[in-house]
Amino acid sequence: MTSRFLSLLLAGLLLAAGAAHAGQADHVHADDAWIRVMPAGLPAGGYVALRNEGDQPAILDGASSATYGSVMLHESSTDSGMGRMRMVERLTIPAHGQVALAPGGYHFMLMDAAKPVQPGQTVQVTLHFADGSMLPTDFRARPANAL
Ligand SMILES: [Cu+2]
Repeated sequence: MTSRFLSLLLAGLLLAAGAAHAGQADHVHADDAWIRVMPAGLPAGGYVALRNEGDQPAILDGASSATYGSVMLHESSTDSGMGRMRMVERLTIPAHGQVALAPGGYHFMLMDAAKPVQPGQTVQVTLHFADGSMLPTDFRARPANAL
């Protein structure tokens, strides 16, 4: 048995597994993804509208990017006039529902940029779901004063 045969067999098995096993990410659509770039290496906020067209909830449990050393999921809130942020472990997008990551609420916190990100650039952030499926998403960098 040759290694070429083995690798063909393996490729076939992987294809079959992929077709039979649609992940949560396959049902989620990401729209209007953007990053608020801050000066002086301050953490950037990442925002995106997520729509789940699947019959099961999709559970976002993290994200990663080659551009940033650290990507965390946060929620902003206002408590007695004070702005606060907390870490969020998992964010559920209901079946046939949507969740917005938007200024003042849920957002990605992008830290430790490998090199400065300029407004107008596109940065890829991969969204991770609880079943291990992933959704690479292009985020457009906007200036600090973007709404
Ligand atoms: Cu934050």
